[in-house]
Amino acid sequence: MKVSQVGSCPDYGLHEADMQTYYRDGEKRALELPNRGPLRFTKSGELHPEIVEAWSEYGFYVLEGVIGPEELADIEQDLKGILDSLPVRKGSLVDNNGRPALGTECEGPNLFWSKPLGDPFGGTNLAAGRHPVKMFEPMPAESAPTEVVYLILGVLQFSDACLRLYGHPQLLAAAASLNGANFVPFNEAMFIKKPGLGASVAWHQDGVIHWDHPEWDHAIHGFTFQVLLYGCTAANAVWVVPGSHRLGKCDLVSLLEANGSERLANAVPYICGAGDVVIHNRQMVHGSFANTSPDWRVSITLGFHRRTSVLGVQGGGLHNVRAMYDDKRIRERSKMIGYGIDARRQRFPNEVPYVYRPLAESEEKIHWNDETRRAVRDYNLLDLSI
Ligand SMILES: O=C(O)CCC(=O)C(=O)O
Repeated sequence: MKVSQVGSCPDYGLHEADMQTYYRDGEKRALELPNRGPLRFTKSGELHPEIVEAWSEYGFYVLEGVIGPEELADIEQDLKGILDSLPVRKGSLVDNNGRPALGTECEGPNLFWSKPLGDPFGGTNLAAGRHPVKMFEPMPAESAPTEVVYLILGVLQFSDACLRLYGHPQLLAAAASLNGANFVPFNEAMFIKKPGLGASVAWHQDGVIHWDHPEWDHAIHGFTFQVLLYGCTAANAVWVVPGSHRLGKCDLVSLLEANGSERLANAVPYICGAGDVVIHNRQMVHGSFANTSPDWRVSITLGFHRRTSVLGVQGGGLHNVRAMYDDKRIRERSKMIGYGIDARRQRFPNEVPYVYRPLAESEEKIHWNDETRRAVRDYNLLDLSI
């Protein structure tokens, strides 16, 4: 099930022994938490209250075995296509076969590059300076390329399998339970952590708009489903500080200084198998280390908000330009959910499709076909970024 390995795996040098101990202890702490299991609903179709409560308390829940082998194979197929059509190097307009490279015809942000095992955001002012402390950057193998793509935004336009995943009826039903039946999109991405090359993502909290909101609460900045194509281990997973989504905006510089290293003592990794889906609260303190392990981690992240968190809000600035999010904008962006549902209906005709209430009563019929595939280019310029 794995695409080919990339060279030999370097390590954390002087910190290697500490990292290995940290991985081992973190995995143990993670598996002791009561926030993992199958995706369950009540008889009336609500996400099971035990899942909602554990998610609410810890900030994440690992839903085990949600995505089956057939769908994972489709996603892997598309992943291979994506990897094959990346620009030969940053700035190049062509892929390895001389074809126009992925994303080069787009205006919106899509490919994010890093030096191998680098930390492109840590300690910079990028993304509103929300990654204030740089992670340790291990030395890559000599044979490593100078830069690798580690993140793709707007990924639904590059992969029908990811679009169909976005229309997954049980995941959308779970989103409705957490954010209300009128829930709305945030953004969608693919994180690619290649063995021996994958970049780190410095500790941060997502969300830039509502920290001082008079009705601030633990979920006001929404959540993402993180779908794991191959699963993940302590060495390549996202790490989080359980419960930190309830603390408000944390002073990460002081936190890391007091901790004495980037190995935050109370953090845990998402330990997942292939097809597991993590419900991830964006407000948690989270990050990931450079992937010096021999294993790939590919996460497809599908983000959702409460409608009240975005309507009438001046958003953007991180994933696209600043704008006022009104009904029209939200509706236009939400059509991707309709396309996801229709694309899925065509691929899995025996499945009962999800009915997305905000689009269901509209006269406009939403079909996924060649014309709409062309029309969604740059759809992520409309991401609802808070
Ligand atoms: O996947 C990762 O390594 C980082 C994910 C992350 O920071 C996010 O989804 O907000």
